[in-house]
Amino acid sequence: MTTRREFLERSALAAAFVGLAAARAPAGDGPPAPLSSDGYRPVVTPDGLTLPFRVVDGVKVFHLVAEPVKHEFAEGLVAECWGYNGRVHGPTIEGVEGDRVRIYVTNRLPDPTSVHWHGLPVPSGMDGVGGLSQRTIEPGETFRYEFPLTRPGTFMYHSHHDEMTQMAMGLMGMFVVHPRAPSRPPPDRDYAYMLSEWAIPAGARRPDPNEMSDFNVLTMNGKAFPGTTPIVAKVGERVRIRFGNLSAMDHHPMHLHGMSFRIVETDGGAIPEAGQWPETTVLVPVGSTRTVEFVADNPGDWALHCHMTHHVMNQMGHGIPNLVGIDPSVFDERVGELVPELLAEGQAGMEGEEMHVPPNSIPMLGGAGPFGYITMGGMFTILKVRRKLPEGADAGWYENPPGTLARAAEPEEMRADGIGG
Ligand SMILES: [Cu+2]
Repeated sequence: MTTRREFLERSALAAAFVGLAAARAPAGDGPPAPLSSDGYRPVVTPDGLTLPFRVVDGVKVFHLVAEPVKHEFAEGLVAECWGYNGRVHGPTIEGVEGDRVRIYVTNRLPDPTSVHWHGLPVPSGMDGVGGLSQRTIEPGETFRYEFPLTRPGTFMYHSHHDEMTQMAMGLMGMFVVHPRAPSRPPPDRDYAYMLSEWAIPAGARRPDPNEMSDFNVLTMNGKAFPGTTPIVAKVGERVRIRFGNLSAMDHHPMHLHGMSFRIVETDGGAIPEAGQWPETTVLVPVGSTRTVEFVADNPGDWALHCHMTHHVMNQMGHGIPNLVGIDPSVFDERVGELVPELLAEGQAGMEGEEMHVPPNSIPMLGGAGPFGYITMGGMFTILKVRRKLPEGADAGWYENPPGTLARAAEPEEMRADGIGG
């Protein structure tokens, strides 16, 4: 049994760690993160945090607290989720090859849980599969995991007890192990994204773990566009992006505009240089990580997104007729009050006009862009590549050099080029 005093002590410890975590800036603009004392470039988790640790007798000591979290996916959509240390998803754990880590896990959920260290070669009894590798962590209990980080790479952690429910509620995070003696200099920018998916019917306050296929909120680090914070790079910088996918049922082909990258690593290990090939899209299967690297050599505002068209939508509704080619405005007015789901669906061609959506839900598409409404949602963010990055300020929108912006064609030039219309 946990005494009240033990509980308070644990809470205080948790609060101290969480307080440290909150002190760290989320991501975004400005210069690259300085190298750590261990010589690695710290990972930046856009819209997330890195879990702080203490070194006790040479061991890096972390504390995860699994607990209910009120989480905002994008302005206007908040749900009661489960996360770690007050966040959805949990903070990124970061270490160096050869480190020994001790990770305390406190369970403040109403249900038993466990934590699995996905992809990490740990001793069997530390693997965190409820019932197989350990008994579950009961509500109020704290468990202690300890293992060496023997292999560098991009890994994940997640609940491995009643996974279907607990992962659908958000219990997951990234786990990055840097090489002790890297063969190449560290990248200038190192970003980590956890990809996941949720079923949150318009107006609901809780994700539905029973959903099998109709996921309607697709997230990068727990945020759906326009809730995602853009990432930045300076022209010439080497950028690494680590993708982890712990969606319930979907793989995500993550596509970068404007540049090509190489796939340099999976959660199984680094890919030898001779085995890497250029791509602009990397498929990140469920339960996998994929790490890509590229030199940011093309300035601009570049979309970085899942290429499944329904995965860049928010709160899609189904079971309605195909409205393409008809004017749905009258239909909308008459039926909208009876079927609010229809209004959340929007209509073909809507471009940021006033959208009426049920309480606690967001329109299917969109955020403001420099040329109008960006008709994307869900698993979508922006990489801003600039020759100069303003320090501490928003990078703003890209200013296109003269002659490099698509525009309406003039009739004379069309005639000269033999284009009809
Ligand atoms: Cu996708």
